[in-house]
Amino acid sequence: MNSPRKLITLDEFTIQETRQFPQATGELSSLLRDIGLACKIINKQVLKAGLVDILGKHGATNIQGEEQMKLDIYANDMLISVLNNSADCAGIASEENDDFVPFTDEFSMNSKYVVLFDPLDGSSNIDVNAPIGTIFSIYKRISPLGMPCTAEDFLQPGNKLMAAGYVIYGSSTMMVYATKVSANGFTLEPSIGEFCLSHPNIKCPEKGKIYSINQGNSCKYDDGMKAFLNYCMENNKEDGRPYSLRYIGSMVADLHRTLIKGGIFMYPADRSNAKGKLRLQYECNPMSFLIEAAGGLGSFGEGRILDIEPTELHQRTPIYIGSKNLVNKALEFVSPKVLAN
Ligand code: AHM
Repeated sequence: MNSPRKLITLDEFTIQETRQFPQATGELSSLLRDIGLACKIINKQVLKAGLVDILGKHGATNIQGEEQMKLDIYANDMLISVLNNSADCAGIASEENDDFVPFTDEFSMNSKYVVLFDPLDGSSNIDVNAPIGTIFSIYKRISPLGMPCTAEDFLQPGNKLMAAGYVIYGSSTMMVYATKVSANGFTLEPSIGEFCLSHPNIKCPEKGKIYSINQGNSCKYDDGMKAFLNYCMENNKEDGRPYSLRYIGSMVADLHRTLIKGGIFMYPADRSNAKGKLRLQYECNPMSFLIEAAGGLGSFGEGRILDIEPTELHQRTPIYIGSKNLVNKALEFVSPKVLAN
């Protein structure tokens, strides 16, 4: 019998994907559902952010005498709580926590996966109602089952990721995630409270017309980077117009646009930050995994982001990410020596 509806929910989609792999246990699907659940609860809170003056400012005491929590702390606590209750997560690492957190109940210690996340990326944008997001990644643990997970489970390179993605809290709320098979986007249908498949098999356009960078930092960039910015500002596009600059300052929002419309997003090293600003394990690896699953490219200037061997949980890396052609063009300027080898 034909289904009377066209909607495919996140759950249905992940279960259908799992069926392609007879050895799959469904744990990855459950984990994605758990992350989706945490993000739906975070979304509810984000939607109220504009009302803080009415409901009480963060850090202040509300009318019931409860202290209002900062949204990024709320998001962090929510993800930890949902994943701790899940039977499929051995532990987490968060941009908000100094160290990883192993879950030590019997079910968690026997779970195959660990999750890393940036609970609320771009949180400085909350006050101006610009999109923000949660970024997540899932690795299969290396440590033996039956004991608490260890640091080495979280310090795996991006090329070992099982799944990664983000939830964007914007004009609509979307979850976009990739496995090694494909990248897909799900829009939250508020009336049924479900993420529904809206962007199947996303492909990042090979070419793009938009560059995205905090150009205010350009006085601190090296000559190669400055030359690439000049290239973008000149008539280099096929239609004879300069590239357009778009920068929200919220990586999830800037990357979401780059994924859908094509272009390049950059946070390079500069005179004050030899490693750039963005975190390898919480921001750059998951986004590179996703963009590459969609046919794009993520580089740190001298190689793939996904091939960096992490040494610290909170390490930073420069990033050039987006449409393959434009990232390769940027690399011609920023790492000519590497390209010549
Ligand atoms: P955050 O972790 O404090 O939110 O900072 C991360 C954000 C990214 O979302 C964004 O791409 C970048 O910082 C913007 O930085 P800048 O303001 O230096 O351009």
